[in-house]
Amino acid sequence: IHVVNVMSTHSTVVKEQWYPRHISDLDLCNHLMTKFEPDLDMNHPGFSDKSYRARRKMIADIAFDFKFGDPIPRVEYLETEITTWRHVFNKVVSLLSSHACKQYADAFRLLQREVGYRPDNIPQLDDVSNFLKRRTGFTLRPAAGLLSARDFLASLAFRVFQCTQYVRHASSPDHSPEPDCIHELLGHVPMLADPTFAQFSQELGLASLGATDEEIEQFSTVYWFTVEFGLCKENGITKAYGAGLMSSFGELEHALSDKPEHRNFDPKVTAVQPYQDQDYQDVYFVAESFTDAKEKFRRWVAEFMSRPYEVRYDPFTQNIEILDSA
Ligand code: TIH
Ligand code: FE2
Repeated sequence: IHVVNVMSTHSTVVKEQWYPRHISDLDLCNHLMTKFEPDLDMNHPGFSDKSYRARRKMIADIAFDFKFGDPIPRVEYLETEITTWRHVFNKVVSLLSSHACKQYADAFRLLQREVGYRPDNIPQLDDVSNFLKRRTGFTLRPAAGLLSARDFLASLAFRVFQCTQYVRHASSPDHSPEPDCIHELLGHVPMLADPTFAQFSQELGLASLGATDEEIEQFSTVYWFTVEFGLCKENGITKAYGAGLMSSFGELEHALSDKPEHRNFDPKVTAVQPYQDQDYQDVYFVAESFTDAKEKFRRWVAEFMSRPYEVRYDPFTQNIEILDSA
């Protein structure tokens, strides 16, 4: 844990977590949460598959060597991996008009036309990153697995999305206990191409910089119920936009059925909603619109956060600026 001393406006020394100030500092934001890795989680579908674990590790190692500015190395995917991808890809295509929000569906079609989203091709992170950069300024960087909430959220402040590159185990294509590139590419990437959603994601990241552990816990809960498992209204109909729903057919059907509870998105309430990350959610939050969610979130951060200053991202220098609000 990095802790640094900073002078507060009243010249008292306060302890504050280190956080990245320049986009290249994200090279230091790669702390992993290992609880869902196949080596440690007995319920992981690849737990007893030695060759799967070796393959996953080989691909994950790309992320450890990656430095800001490098092109993301390409992976030549195996036939078994492409089969798993094809299965999820075809399901997404079949549910696009009925289950996905318009922003997701529009971006998905663009990815099919421009970035090689096809049943027989797992798109390369580097190509996807270049596409997103032109749409919303988001870029991708490779991650070795599930990151700590603090590191993961910090990257969003720079419009950087940390992506795993290995593929889930072939025995469980409809659900993975940990993020994999199918989840990133089919779940997250389409939404990151939407300007309002991109802005919302970045604001979540900016709020997390210098936050206390308790605040990080609440921001990551908001992240969980929006970016990962969010639902939204569209002409009076409830649709899905959460990445964990779009990449997991089982949970998508469950989320839009009448089994779970649907509540209106309200950051103050959502931030303290308990959740489990082992199984489908019992509760989902429904946003009126992305603009509405973003504005509600902004207002809540302003009243809730203890940080005595505001931050802004300068896209020209790729630095975080501290705005003294004293
Ligand atoms: N369960 C998701 C899937 O199968 O695609 C992956 C994850 C989302 C959030 C945590 S793990
Ligand atoms: Fe995710």
